[in-house]
Amino acid sequence: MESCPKPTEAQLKKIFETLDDDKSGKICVKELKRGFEAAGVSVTDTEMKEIIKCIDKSGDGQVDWPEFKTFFESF
Ligand SMILES: [Ca+2]
Repeated sequence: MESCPKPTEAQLKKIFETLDDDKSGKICVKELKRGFEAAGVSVTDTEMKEIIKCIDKSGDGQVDWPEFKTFFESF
């Protein structure tokens, strides 16, 4: 069986930039929540923080590009 096709780095970067509304280079809880809602997924702030915690390696409560990329490449 073939493995699932992975998004390319360029595609990931585009998703990241779409989520990073204020172009700060980091995605905060609010921005990620908005991204989920735009995709029709409703999540609570608490759930969102849990998701960020899984992706956020530096522990600053935000997701930067390397963390985002690492997270998706680990699938
Ligand atoms: Ca941001």
